[in-house]
Amino acid sequence: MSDKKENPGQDSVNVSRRHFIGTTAVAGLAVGVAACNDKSAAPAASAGSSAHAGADVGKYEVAPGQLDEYYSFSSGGHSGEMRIYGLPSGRLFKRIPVFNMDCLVGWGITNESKKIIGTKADGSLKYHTGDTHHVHPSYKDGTYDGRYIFVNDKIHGRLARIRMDTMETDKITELPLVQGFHGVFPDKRDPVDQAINYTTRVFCGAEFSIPLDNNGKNMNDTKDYRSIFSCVDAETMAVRWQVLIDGNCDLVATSYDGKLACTNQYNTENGAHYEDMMTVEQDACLFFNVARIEEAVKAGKFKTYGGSKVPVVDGTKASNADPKTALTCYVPIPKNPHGVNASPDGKYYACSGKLSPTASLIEHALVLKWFDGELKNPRDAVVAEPEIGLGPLHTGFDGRGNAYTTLFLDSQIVKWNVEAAIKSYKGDKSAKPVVDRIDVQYQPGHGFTSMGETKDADGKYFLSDNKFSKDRFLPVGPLHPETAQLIDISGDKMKLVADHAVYSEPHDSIIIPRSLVRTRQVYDINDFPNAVKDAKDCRVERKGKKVTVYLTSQAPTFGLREWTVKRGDEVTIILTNLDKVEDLTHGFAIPKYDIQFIVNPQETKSVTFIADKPGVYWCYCTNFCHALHLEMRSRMLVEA
Ligand code: CUK
Ligand code: CUA
Ligand code: CA
Repeated sequence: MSDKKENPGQDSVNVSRRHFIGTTAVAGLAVGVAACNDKSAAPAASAGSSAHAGADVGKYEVAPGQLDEYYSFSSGGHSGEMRIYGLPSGRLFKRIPVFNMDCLVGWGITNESKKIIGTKADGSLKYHTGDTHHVHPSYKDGTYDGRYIFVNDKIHGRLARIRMDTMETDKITELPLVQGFHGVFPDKRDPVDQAINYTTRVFCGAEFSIPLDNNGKNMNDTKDYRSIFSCVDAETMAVRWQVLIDGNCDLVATSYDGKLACTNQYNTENGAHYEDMMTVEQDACLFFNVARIEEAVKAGKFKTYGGSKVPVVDGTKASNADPKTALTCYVPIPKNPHGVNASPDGKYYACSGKLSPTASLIEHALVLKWFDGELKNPRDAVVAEPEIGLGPLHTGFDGRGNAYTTLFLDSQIVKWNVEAAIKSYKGDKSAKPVVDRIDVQYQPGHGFTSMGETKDADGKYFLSDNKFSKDRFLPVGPLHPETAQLIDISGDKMKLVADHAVYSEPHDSIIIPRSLVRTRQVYDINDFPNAVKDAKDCRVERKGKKVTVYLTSQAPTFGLREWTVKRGDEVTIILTNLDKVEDLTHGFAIPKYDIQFIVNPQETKSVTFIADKPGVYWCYCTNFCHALHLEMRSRMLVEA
């Protein structure tokens, strides 16, 4: 057998992207895509594999023992987790379980994590699955403040918060009246009190419309289905208020002055089938006037639905026709836009057409003007609409006046200049918005620039999270990895510098310089109210059928060598890791009882289970910690 047959991926690395156009990725979409006839577009770059040679060799490598310059925090899609990578190396450092179960950490297994995820009356988890798409940290003064990262769960409509000091999920909130919670973005300032210059709210867009009382009694009339925009308190994680809208929400962006939040809408038709969702030529980017909404809530101008107590204000078009009192502003945007991103100078939002070859540039000040009654037509807030290529999705900015948009169908990243696009829109024929293009492999979804979602966009890197890797990596069976391609954007020309294989499926990520991330390396034992602070405190306490086992770990022993319970007891094991040495983690597993978790230095965790199987069970350390790691075990004796 030739190499070729055994390993079909090997010979086709240099195949042009054109090879893939017209295949699966395009099939369902092509019908709705208008032709791109922008003759001014720069020619496509050659395939990336030989794009950096010679002088650049080693420039983007991180040598053994060296640290990466950037963190990348990435969603995990249907894995339900969030991930931490280093850039430029692409090394994966950590998978943070959020909505999923995880048998390393014991997420979904320990009592503490179950409480955060949410349980049913019988103590079992309410949900075992999640679908994370968008990760955005909290802000202070227009840049990241290192407190929290917020991430959505599209399946069950939940918002999670991750503490950036421990990089662990600490709160999860389920949004009422919501299905398909997609876009999420924290505010960057208070809309009223500008002295509050940090994140206090998190905005959440619901993609799917559902009957507002989703009780099985009103399912047939799809035109009465509704989508809701939600505001969650960043500290308490309680839902503050919601807005009833026309059409749907999708991605979310917020302004730098805190005044506006917005969401792109691809289904203004409120269609139930995909054909119905692409019948109109213009959908919208929907803006929310945060201060006015909060005034309306204060004034009691709201309703509640379906047993939820959260105030819901009316943001529909008909009820907001007068700009001077309007809570919402619908800015028409060509066909099924996907993604909306605020520019680092705070002036613009880029909202891409997806089924139109354009990106629309909306001016922030003009939207505010509309709310003041000084701009007649919301569409006049659009100040540029360059034709950039087929299937434009997400846009990143470099802080030097350029935007970088992913082109899903063209498998390219297109770099366009904001000022040139505005001039061209005004009729200046000499202005050429598109300044560069580069092929990516293949079909990019999100693309994002280093610090591009902050006022400190540094214009160094663009990462393209591609939806298909096809032939880019060694074949690993029908489930392919995805490609995250690192592009150097510091020069005039984009330069592809690395292919990183990533496990399915990151949607959005952010890139933060390492100086902005300060984590704790060891826990504080006093942060755990149930900590067992001394090995001498290890004991078994019984109250009727409830047994509590107080346990410590200290390499290479657990505080009790054995303990005895009776069949049918409800056993709670509380385990504190007394080791103080950085990185000295222990694990704890009980065979046949499906229990496994780790305790990091000075950390305490607990598990509760019914001892329903009599016999001897070796509880052992699962995390290699010591030369006598294998000897680190205790016996649980369950009497018949
Ligand atoms: S969506 Cu996935 S590529 Cu969920 Cu941010 Cu656009
Ligand atoms: Cu403790 Cu291995
Ligand atoms: Ca549409």
